[in-house]
Amino acid sequence: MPVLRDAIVRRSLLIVFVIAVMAASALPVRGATQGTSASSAVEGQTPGKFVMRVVTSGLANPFQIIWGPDDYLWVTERTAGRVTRVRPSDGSKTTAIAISDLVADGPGGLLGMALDPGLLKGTGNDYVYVAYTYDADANPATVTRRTKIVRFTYDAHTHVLGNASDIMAGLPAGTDHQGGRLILGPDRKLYFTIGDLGANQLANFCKPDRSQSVPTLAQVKRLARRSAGGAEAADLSLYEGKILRLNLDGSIPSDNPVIAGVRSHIYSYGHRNPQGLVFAPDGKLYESEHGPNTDDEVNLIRAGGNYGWPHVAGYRDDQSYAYANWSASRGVPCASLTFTAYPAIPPSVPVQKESEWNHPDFTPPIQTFHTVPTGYDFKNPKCAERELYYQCWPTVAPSSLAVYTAKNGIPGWNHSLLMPSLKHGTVYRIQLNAAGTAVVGDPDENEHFKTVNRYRDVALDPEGASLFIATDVEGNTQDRSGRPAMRVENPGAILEFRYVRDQSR
Ligand SMILES: [Ca+2]
Ligand SMILES: [Ca+2]
Repeated sequence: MPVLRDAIVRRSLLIVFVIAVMAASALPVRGATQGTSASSAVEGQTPGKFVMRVVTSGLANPFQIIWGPDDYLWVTERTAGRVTRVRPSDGSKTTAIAISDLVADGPGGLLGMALDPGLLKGTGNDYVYVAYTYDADANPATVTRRTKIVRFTYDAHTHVLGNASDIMAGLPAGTDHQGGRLILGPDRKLYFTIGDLGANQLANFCKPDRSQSVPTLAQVKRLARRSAGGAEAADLSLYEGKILRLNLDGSIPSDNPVIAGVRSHIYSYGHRNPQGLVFAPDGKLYESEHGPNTDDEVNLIRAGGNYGWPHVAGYRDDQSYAYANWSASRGVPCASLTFTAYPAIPPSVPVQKESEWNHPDFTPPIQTFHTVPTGYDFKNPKCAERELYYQCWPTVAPSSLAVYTAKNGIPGWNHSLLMPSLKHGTVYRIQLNAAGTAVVGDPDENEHFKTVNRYRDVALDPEGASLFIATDVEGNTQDRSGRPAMRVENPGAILEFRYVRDQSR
C-alpha cells in the first residue's frame, strides 16, 4: 500500500516539520557558521547530543569521503581532480595525487573512489581505485567525453598515489545524471554506477533513454576483444542507467547475471541517477538514486534486477508519473518540439502508463522519497520566488548511502542506512528490518544534522560515534524554513557531527 504509506509519511513529515519549527524557535543559534569555533549542540531524538565541527573547508566539490586505514579521511575533489587526505583532528590536507588527464565540467570530474581492503596492510595490495571523466580524443573536432576506472598504487612513505593502471576506459559520460559511485565489494569485484546521462529530459530531451538497453552477444564479444587490448569499437552507451560489476582487470566476471541471454558487465539496470551504493556486512547491496519530480529511491540490489526506469518511477502505481518518450515523437521531429514536464506532453510524444509496462525482473524500491498521488500540486508557494518550484518537489536528491552497524554506537541506530541529501542539507536515517529486506517505520529526517548545505557524501569513524559529511561548493538547497537557499553555508567543507553520550543517564 505505497500510496497509503506515503500519505502517512507525508503527514508524519509535516508533524516533524512543525516540531522542528517549534524547536528551532526555542533554541539558540544552531552555529553552523564556518570555523573551528563553530561548535553547537542540538538535542536529538536519541539520548545524548550531537556536536558539530567544521573539520576543513576549501575542498573543490568533494564527491567521496572514506575513513582510511591510516585514520585520515580520504576525499575525492571532483572538480579539482585531486585525491586529498584530511587529518580529522585539525583538518590539515595532503594531496595524494592531482590527476592530469581528467576533465571536469557538468557533473563530471573525479567521482567515486574505493580503497582496497589490503591498503597499508603489508599485503602488496596498496591500491586505490577511482573513476573520472576525460576526453577520449584530443582532436577538438572529434572529442568524446568518457569515464574511466583507474587503479593507483599508494606509496606509504611519500603519501603519494602513482603507477596508474586503466581498469576500464570508454565508459559513458555526459552533461547530467552521471552517477559515478565506485565501491569494491566483499567479493573483490568493482561495482560502478552510471546514470541515464539525463536522457529524455531538459537539454537532452531528444536523446533516447538507454537504461533498459542491454548488449547483444556480438556486442559483448567486441567488448571483450577491446578489453584484451583489441582496437575494435564497442558501444558502451548500453551501459547508461546501469550498475556495473567488473573484475579488477576490467573483464566481465564469469558469475555476472545473464540478462536477455547475455552476460556482460551489467549487474542491474533500469536506474536513473544512482549516486549511492553500499554493501552491508551481511553482503546485501543497497543503492539510492534520484527520481524525476517524485520518487527518489532506495533499492536493495540483486543480480539481474530491473529497477524500472524510465518505465516506472518508484512503485508501479501510476501515481504522478508516466513515461513520455520524446525521441519517439510520431510525425513531428523531436528536435522541433519544446521540452515540457509530464503531464503537459505534446500529442506527438507517446506516453506509457506505468501499469502498461511489465517485466519479470522488475524490482520496486524498498523506500521512496516521496510518492505522491496523481494531481499533486508541484507548485508549492514556498518556492514561488524565482519559480524555484523544483526545490519544493517531494524529492530530496539522495547523493550517497552508508550503512550504520556500530552496535555500541549511537543508540537505536544499528542496522540502518544513512542517506545524505543535496536538497535538504540533512542525513536521513532509514531503519532496516532484521533481514535487511525492508524498511521499518518512517525514515528519520534528522533535524539535528540540518544545515544550509548540499550534503554529497557521508563517512563514519570506526567507532560509529561521528558522521563526517562532505559538502558541495555551491548550488541550491533549502533554508531552515524549507524555502530555496541560493548560497550554501559551508562550501567545500567536511562537517563532523559527533555523538556525545548523556553522562547523566
Ligand atoms: Ca526504480
Ligand atoms: Ca510510480
